[in-house]
Amino acid sequence: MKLTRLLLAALAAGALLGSAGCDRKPEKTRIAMVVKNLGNGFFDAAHQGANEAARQLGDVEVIYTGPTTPSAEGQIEIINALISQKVDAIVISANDPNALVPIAQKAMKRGIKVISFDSGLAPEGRQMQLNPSNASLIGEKQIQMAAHNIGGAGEIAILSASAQATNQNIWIGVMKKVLEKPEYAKVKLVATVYGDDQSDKSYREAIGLLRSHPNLKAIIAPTTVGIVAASKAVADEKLVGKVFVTGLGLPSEMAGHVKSGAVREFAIWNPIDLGYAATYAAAEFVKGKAGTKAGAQVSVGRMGSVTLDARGEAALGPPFTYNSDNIDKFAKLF
Ligand code: RAM
Repeated sequence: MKLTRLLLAALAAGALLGSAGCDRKPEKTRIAMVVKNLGNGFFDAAHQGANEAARQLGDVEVIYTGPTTPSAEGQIEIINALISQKVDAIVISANDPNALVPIAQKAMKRGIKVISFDSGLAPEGRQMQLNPSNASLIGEKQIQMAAHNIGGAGEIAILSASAQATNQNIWIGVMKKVLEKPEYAKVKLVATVYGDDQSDKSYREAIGLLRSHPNLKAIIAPTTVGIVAASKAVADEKLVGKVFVTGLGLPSEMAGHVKSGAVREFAIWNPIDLGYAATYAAAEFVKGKAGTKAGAQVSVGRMGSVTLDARGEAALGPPFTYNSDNIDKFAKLF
């Protein structure tokens, strides 16, 4: 009797181990959202959008992950782990357009769909890149705001995210081109520095700009982390009204700085929508419903559909401008 019970227990344990050890696929589609780094409010909002897409789709589970600091190495390690976990798709905001290509290709070879969003991977490293908006619009908008804030003349500087970030580098490229236009002849870009999307480093870089360029009139920070840090630096250096900060920010993080006068206006798209659309698109790829050729339409759920261009990129809507008139309303959203 005792022996039979022991035997039964052993069999049951074996069955349990067996089912845990086998690699049967979980029923839900697992989509990993790999962000530049954790602790960034912009990506927290994108995560919110990803969860919304998962709820709507019903059969999707979101794994939200990213390194603690925005490095390609950190993301490579994470993707390696996700390959072992056999996730169905990776939705990534890349810290480097090229360094991540080999690991992304390894993932794709194993059948994992790779979509980049926000900060893109080179075309050979992903199935699609979802841009928040058109890069020319984003770049030009930031120069327009800076020029407008300083009365069309004076020194400006850029405080960016990390030096390899695909998205910021594309926007900075556009900004430099736009500055060549005759209407901006009196606006002079004197420096571009990198705060790595870390609050403390961004703050130190902003203080450095203010102290080494006494005639500086504006700082453009095309990053939600940098713009907050630069605004704080301007306030701490008692330069409100003399130096204006603009760029891309989250209304929820910028409201105080708009009220203090350190910021007159800034822009951004809806990061919740961006995370939602990227996750929805990834699910479409997993279902085999999306093509990768130029002209292919990819459904992005409640936001309609996007069309891929020759580089496999698509864009959502134009950025929106925030100032003292509308900041309170949007600060409640993201
Ligand atoms: C930061 C990140 C992100 C960028 C926004 C505007 O949060 O660098 O990639 O899109 O700023």
